[in-house]
Amino acid sequence: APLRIAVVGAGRMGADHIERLHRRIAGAEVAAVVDIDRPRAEAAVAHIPGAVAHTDFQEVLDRDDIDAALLATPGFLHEQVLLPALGKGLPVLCEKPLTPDAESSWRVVQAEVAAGRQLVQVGFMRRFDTGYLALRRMIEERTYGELLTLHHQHRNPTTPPGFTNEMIINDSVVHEFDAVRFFTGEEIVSVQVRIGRSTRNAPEGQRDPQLVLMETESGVLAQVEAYVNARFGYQVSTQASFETGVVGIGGDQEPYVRTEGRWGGSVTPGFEERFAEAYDREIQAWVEATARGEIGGPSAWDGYATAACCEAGVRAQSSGETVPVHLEAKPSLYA
Ligand code: ISE
Repeated sequence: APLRIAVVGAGRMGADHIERLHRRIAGAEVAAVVDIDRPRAEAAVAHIPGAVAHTDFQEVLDRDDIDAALLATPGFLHEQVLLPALGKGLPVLCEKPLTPDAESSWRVVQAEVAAGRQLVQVGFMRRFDTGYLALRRMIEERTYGELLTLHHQHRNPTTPPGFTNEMIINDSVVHEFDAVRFFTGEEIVSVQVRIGRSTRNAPEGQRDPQLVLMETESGVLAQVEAYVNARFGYQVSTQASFETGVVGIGGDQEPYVRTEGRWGGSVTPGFEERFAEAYDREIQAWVEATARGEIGGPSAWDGYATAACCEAGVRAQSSGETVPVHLEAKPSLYA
């Protein structure tokens, strides 16, 4: 029987996942949608036979016919769903960030340790992107010698209302913290943030762009230009410098056209398009792993470790200093 999933949060990402689960993912069905905005929850289930709209996650926990939850509310609302879900032993695919700070993410890790098995997979979908996978393999296999540095561009057209200066770190650069951990297989030991001239298109209170520099345990330096009001469209790309080569991923998408008087292609509008296939693979892997009683991607530990990086990053934003990342000892559940 298909896995019966409750999607929590029917906003931009939640709606995208509902369509994905409903139309493209094998072995799963949307059985419930939770949103505090009742009309939005009802609109999300209207075309899905048998799916029920709820306004409170507790109503889902009270049902006994839900196998897993996909959590797509804003990050600051995750903990209040994760803790009761873990208490009930319900598997959760939690969109990033796990939570907005290290202390609350650590509470989630501890609740999972208490549950005695891994139930939380964190939505770092870039780990399912073919370019990301290819680059990680070159790093592991030392195809061009040792990896030396990583350079990331993370550009968004605009930010949604309420997107704070801290969210540039917690919601955007959190992806690069995870990417660097994924590529290198190492933890990040320190974070620095430099903020220079800012675009006039940044909303009040936000400074944009920001340059983030991090260092891994073995001394790999990785930098990110986070530029989230870049207007032109969406771009997530990486260049990696090795001892005998330089590798780029995330270039512009085909088709590439040459015609009289001009050449080029089209700009990717947003993350849904840039990572459409990665999201499909991520959710398919999660569904298949959940059916086996496992997780199929990044863990709550990955969510916690990136939250610790974000916390250092937010401190670095205001201090201008290089801030060390503090991590608790890794529980054996994640060994
Ligand atoms: C958004 O929440 C995402 O996760 C996107 O992948 C990222 O590019 C964007 O900066 C975030 O706001």
